[in-house]
Amino acid sequence: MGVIIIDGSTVRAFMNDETQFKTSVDAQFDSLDVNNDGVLSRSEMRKAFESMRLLEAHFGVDTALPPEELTRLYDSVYLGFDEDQNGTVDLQEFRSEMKKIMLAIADGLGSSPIQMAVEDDDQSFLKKAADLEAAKISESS
Ligand SMILES: [Ca+2]
Ligand SMILES: [Ca+2]
Repeated sequence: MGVIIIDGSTVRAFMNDETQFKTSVDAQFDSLDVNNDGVLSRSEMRKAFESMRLLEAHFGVDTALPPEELTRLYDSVYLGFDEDQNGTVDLQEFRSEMKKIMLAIADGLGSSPIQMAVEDDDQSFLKKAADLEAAKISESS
Protein backbone atom coordinates (compact mmCIF):
# COMPACT_ATOMS: atom_id res chain seq x y z
CA MET A 1 0.00 0.00 0.00
CA GLY A 2 1.40 3.35 -0.98
CA VAL A 3 0.50 6.69 -2.40
CA ILE A 4 1.17 7.79 -5.94
CA ILE A 5 0.92 11.28 -7.32
CA ILE A 6 -0.24 11.70 -10.86
CA ASP A 7 -1.18 14.55 -13.13
CA GLY A 8 -2.13 14.93 -16.76
CA SER A 9 1.42 14.67 -18.03
CA THR A 10 1.98 11.39 -16.16
CA VAL A 11 -0.99 9.88 -17.95
CA ARG A 12 0.01 11.35 -21.30
CA ALA A 13 3.58 10.08 -21.03
CA PHE A 14 2.20 6.63 -20.35
CA MET A 15 -0.05 6.80 -23.40
CA ASN A 16 2.64 8.19 -25.66
CA ASP A 17 4.61 5.04 -25.02
CA GLU A 18 2.51 3.10 -27.55
CA THR A 19 3.98 -0.31 -26.90
CA GLN A 20 3.61 0.05 -23.18
CA PHE A 21 0.05 1.31 -23.44
CA LYS A 22 -1.02 -1.37 -25.89
CA THR A 23 0.56 -4.10 -23.82
CA SER A 24 -1.22 -2.87 -20.71
CA VAL A 25 -4.57 -2.54 -22.44
CA ASP A 26 -4.28 -5.96 -24.03
CA ALA A 27 -3.24 -7.54 -20.74
CA GLN A 28 -6.18 -5.88 -19.03
CA PHE A 29 -8.52 -7.17 -21.73
CA ASP A 30 -7.21 -10.72 -21.33
CA SER A 31 -7.57 -10.69 -17.59
CA LEU A 32 -11.10 -9.33 -17.86
CA ASP A 33 -12.19 -11.90 -20.39
CA VAL A 34 -12.89 -14.44 -17.70
CA ASN A 35 -14.61 -17.00 -19.95
CA ASN A 36 -11.99 -16.55 -22.70
CA ASP A 37 -14.43 -16.05 -25.55
CA GLY A 38 -12.48 -13.10 -26.91
CA VAL A 39 -15.06 -10.46 -26.04
CA LEU A 40 -16.11 -8.67 -22.89
CA SER A 41 -19.64 -9.07 -21.67
CA ARG A 42 -21.50 -6.58 -19.55
CA SER A 43 -20.66 -8.34 -16.30
CA GLU A 44 -17.03 -8.80 -17.23
CA MET A 45 -16.81 -5.09 -17.96
CA ARG A 46 -18.48 -4.19 -14.73
CA LYS A 47 -15.69 -5.90 -12.85
CA ALA A 48 -13.28 -3.90 -14.96
CA PHE A 49 -14.78 -0.58 -14.02
CA GLU A 50 -14.68 -1.51 -10.39
CA SER A 51 -11.08 -2.70 -10.43
CA MET A 52 -9.74 0.09 -12.60
CA ARG A 53 -11.51 2.72 -10.54
CA LEU A 54 -12.24 4.50 -13.76
CA LEU A 55 -15.58 5.69 -12.58
CA GLU A 56 -14.19 7.53 -9.60
CA ALA A 57 -11.26 8.95 -11.52
CA HIS A 58 -13.00 9.84 -14.74
CA PHE A 59 -16.54 10.63 -13.78
CA GLY A 60 -15.97 11.74 -10.22
CA VAL A 61 -18.55 9.25 -9.17
CA ASP A 62 -19.24 8.44 -5.58
CA THR A 63 -19.42 4.65 -5.53
CA ALA A 64 -21.85 4.90 -2.64
CA LEU A 65 -24.52 5.58 -5.24
CA PRO A 66 -27.64 3.43 -4.99
CA PRO A 67 -27.10 0.12 -6.83
CA GLU A 68 -29.69 0.81 -9.50
CA GLU A 69 -28.07 4.13 -10.35
CA LEU A 70 -24.65 2.52 -10.48
CA THR A 71 -26.04 -0.11 -12.84
CA ARG A 72 -27.47 2.57 -15.09
CA LEU A 73 -24.12 4.30 -15.11
CA TYR A 74 -22.22 1.11 -15.87
CA ASP A 75 -24.65 0.41 -18.68
CA SER A 76 -24.09 3.78 -20.27
CA VAL A 77 -20.32 3.38 -20.03
CA TYR A 78 -20.64 -0.08 -21.56
CA LEU A 79 -22.58 1.35 -24.49
CA GLY A 80 -19.73 3.81 -24.99
CA PHE A 81 -17.34 0.88 -25.38
CA ASP A 82 -19.63 -1.15 -27.60
CA GLU A 83 -19.17 1.01 -30.67
CA ASP A 84 -20.94 -1.25 -33.16
CA GLN A 85 -23.68 -1.94 -30.61
CA ASN A 86 -23.56 -5.70 -31.05
CA GLY A 87 -23.81 -6.34 -27.33
CA THR A 88 -20.18 -7.29 -26.72
CA VAL A 89 -16.93 -5.40 -26.50
CA ASP A 90 -14.06 -6.72 -28.59
CA LEU A 91 -10.36 -5.91 -28.25
CA GLN A 92 -10.48 -3.19 -30.89
CA GLU A 93 -13.37 -1.43 -29.20
CA PHE A 94 -11.72 -1.81 -25.82
CA ARG A 95 -8.48 -0.28 -27.04
CA SER A 96 -10.05 2.73 -28.67
CA GLU A 97 -12.36 3.54 -25.78
CA MET A 98 -9.61 3.11 -23.17
CA LYS A 99 -7.59 5.59 -25.13
CA LYS A 100 -10.42 8.11 -25.10
CA ILE A 101 -11.00 7.62 -21.41
CA MET A 102 -7.35 7.95 -20.51
CA LEU A 103 -7.08 11.12 -22.58
CA ALA A 104 -10.14 12.51 -20.84
CA ILE A 105 -8.56 11.66 -17.50
CA ALA A 106 -5.36 13.40 -18.58
CA ASP A 107 -7.32 16.49 -19.59
CA GLY A 108 -9.29 16.40 -16.38
CA LEU A 109 -6.15 16.18 -14.28
CA GLY A 110 -4.38 18.90 -16.21
CA SER A 111 -1.44 20.20 -14.24
CA SER A 112 -2.98 19.75 -10.83
CA PRO A 113 -1.64 16.48 -9.47
CA ILE A 114 -3.82 14.21 -7.41
CA GLN A 115 -2.79 11.71 -4.81
CA MET A 116 -4.05 8.19 -5.07
CA ALA A 117 -3.72 5.38 -2.58
CA VAL A 118 -2.73 2.13 -4.26
CA GLU A 119 -2.13 -1.45 -3.24
CA ASP A 120 1.25 -2.91 -4.16
CA ASP A 121 -0.36 -5.30 -6.62
CA ASP A 122 -2.58 -2.61 -8.10
CA GLN A 123 -2.83 -3.13 -11.85
CA SER A 124 -4.69 0.04 -12.71
CA PHE A 125 -3.46 2.16 -15.58
CA LEU A 126 -2.96 5.11 -13.33
CA LYS A 127 -0.62 3.10 -11.16
CA LYS A 128 1.24 1.88 -14.23
CA ALA A 129 1.49 5.41 -15.54
CA ALA A 130 3.01 6.52 -12.25
CA ASP A 131 5.42 3.59 -12.21
CA LEU A 132 6.57 4.44 -15.72
CA GLU A 133 7.20 8.03 -14.77
CA ALA A 134 9.10 7.01 -11.66
CA ALA A 135 11.27 4.69 -13.75
CA LYS A 136 12.04 7.49 -16.21
CA ILE A 137 12.94 9.89 -13.43
CA SER A 138 15.37 7.45 -11.85
CA GLU A 139 16.93 6.70 -15.25
CA SER A 140 17.63 10.34 -15.93
CA SER A 141 19.09 11.14 -12.53
CA1 LIG B 1 -15.81 -12.93 -22.22
CA1 LIG C 1 -19.13 -4.49 -30.15
